[in-house]
Amino acid sequence: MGRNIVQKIFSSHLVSGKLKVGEEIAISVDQTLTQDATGTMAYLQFEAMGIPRVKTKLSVSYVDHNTLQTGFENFDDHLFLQSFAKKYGIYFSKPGNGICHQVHLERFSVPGETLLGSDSHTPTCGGLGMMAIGVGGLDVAIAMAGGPFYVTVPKVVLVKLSGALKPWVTAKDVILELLMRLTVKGGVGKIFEYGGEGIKTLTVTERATITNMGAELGALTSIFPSDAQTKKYLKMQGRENVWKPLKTDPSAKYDEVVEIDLSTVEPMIARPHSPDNVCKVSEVKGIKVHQVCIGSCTNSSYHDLMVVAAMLKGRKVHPDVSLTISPGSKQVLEMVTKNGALEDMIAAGARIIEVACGPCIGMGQAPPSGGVSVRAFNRNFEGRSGTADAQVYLSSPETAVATAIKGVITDPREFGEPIVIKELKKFVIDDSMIIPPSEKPEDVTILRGPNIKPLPKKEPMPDVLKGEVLLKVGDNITTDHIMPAGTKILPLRSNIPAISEFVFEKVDKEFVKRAKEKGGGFLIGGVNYGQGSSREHAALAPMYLGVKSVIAKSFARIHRANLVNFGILPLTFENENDYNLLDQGDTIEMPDIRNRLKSGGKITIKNIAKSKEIKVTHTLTSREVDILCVGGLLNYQAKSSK
Ligand code: MIC
Ligand code: SF4
Repeated sequence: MGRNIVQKIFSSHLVSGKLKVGEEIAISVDQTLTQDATGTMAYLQFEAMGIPRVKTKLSVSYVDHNTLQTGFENFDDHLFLQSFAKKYGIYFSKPGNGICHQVHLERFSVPGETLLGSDSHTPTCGGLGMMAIGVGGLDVAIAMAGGPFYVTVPKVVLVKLSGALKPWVTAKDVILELLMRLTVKGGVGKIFEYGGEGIKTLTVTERATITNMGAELGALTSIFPSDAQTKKYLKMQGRENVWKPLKTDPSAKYDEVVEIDLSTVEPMIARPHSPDNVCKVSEVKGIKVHQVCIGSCTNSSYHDLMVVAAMLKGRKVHPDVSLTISPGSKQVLEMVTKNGALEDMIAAGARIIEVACGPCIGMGQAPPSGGVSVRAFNRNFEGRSGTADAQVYLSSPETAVATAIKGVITDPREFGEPIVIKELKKFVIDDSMIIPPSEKPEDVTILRGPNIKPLPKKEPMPDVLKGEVLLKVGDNITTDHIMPAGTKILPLRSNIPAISEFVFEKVDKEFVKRAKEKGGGFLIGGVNYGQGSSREHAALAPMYLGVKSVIAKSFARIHRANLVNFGILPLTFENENDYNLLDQGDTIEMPDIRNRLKSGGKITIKNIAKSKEIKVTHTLTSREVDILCVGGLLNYQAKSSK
């Protein structure tokens, strides 16, 4: 029987298990990437494993998130990461070289290989035919130590594209259309494989915009074939030697098919406060805007910035709008500088900011109170911008720039003749900001600033879990709710005791105090609990505060894995309505929990306060049960390597 691309890559990397939907398999990992906000933890975890050199084909450590240095913490972390990379065989991409996903696509991606990254937008490299998966830092640490990656075989959805995009309609509009149709939980347990005649018209950077934001669908990843477009891109990067074709077999089967006729897609926009709250730009046009931001790992490629510059050329940013542009990589910035496009942006009144994640993760450029910000980014969760009551919209760069010029949300089609960017033969290639590892690791000393604190430890799971419900939340709670980012909190990513002071800060200011007073307890969640970022701090910090279990209607994949990795038990309601039987302050008990988990027996929660019993269930594999029982993946690794 013919195989699709996903099956081909999984088969060629299969370490154990059966390639059957719903079964757990282990796959080998060719490459890893980390960024600074998740990297310090990943490397501390790797260090704890006592392995002298990474065992992957390639591992890269990027600095792109915590680049605003308002105190010593971030620079200290950068130095730790650089010295660590040097010693352990990892390439180090310096701050200023670019956003991890953009640079990885440009300089390291290889069709048909597997990539594990401690960032949820790792699937960006799926645009080039890589099996690129976002995970928590500990999973990356294990891959660097030579361990496989365990994953439940997902369903494969064929996204069949036909036709071609109309002028002013972009790849961003395609993924927004998909988000509108399928929602932020539409991709859970699935991989989106793109195919159909329409893909031929999409360049690798356009494809990467789509696979990048596939993360917002909750998908394991998204992937395009490796074809003539892929070869062309790699050639422009001077890396055509790594190209190989990768396509689905004609008789390949898919679990689902979604069809999109590209010629019917219109400019789309996601309204506050969710990437799936999508409508046509024309439906919200005219809304007054205070800020427009271009950049992020979704829309900061050379092509994106060239379009932005061409639209701004000879025009001015509206007097009431602040327009920021953050190029995705040094390569992009260097090229738009050399060809004069940067001048057009500056002349129009754009604020050019650092090559980094920047405003996307709330590292500066917070909108004004109640302000409206249109961003060519991928996430608009409430408060993520740094301003609690800001109204953030997500659009293509074209829509964003049209809006910046007019001062109100504007359909870019009003700008008349479409912009055509001259095709490049070659990108400017200069890898001098990517530092190779040392040949003499024994001579390298790891630099560890005072903010870098050792990893907290967790005890094995007791026989009975008992305590209070510390907090009950609703549906689609993001990791930005659980463990916020931004300029104040991000510098504490290497210091779990300090960062845990901010858990649920924006949801309930009393949460931490309560958790401490009660000696830990339980969390109750709705649907898709923990969506968004891969930050394992959203599990590590609650663990540090004594959270024993999260009982939710359903979980987002990466967060669920992070909970298991740090010994917090993720349980789901057998009957979703039982969510109503638990309230904050209730004392609950899970008797004989270890045995129940191990024997696969029914798990009942006793709500002592309400004298009620609630049936819960889980999707844990026996390996995950063992991990939970010993108190997390680090303990489990240490045990199994004895
Ligand atoms: C994000 O977009 O939320 C981040 C910041 O890139 C995160 C990683 C992090 O929290 O460090 C992600 O997407 O995984
Ligand atoms: Fe950085 Fe934003 Fe991309 Fe996350 S989504 S990696 S913060 S640019």
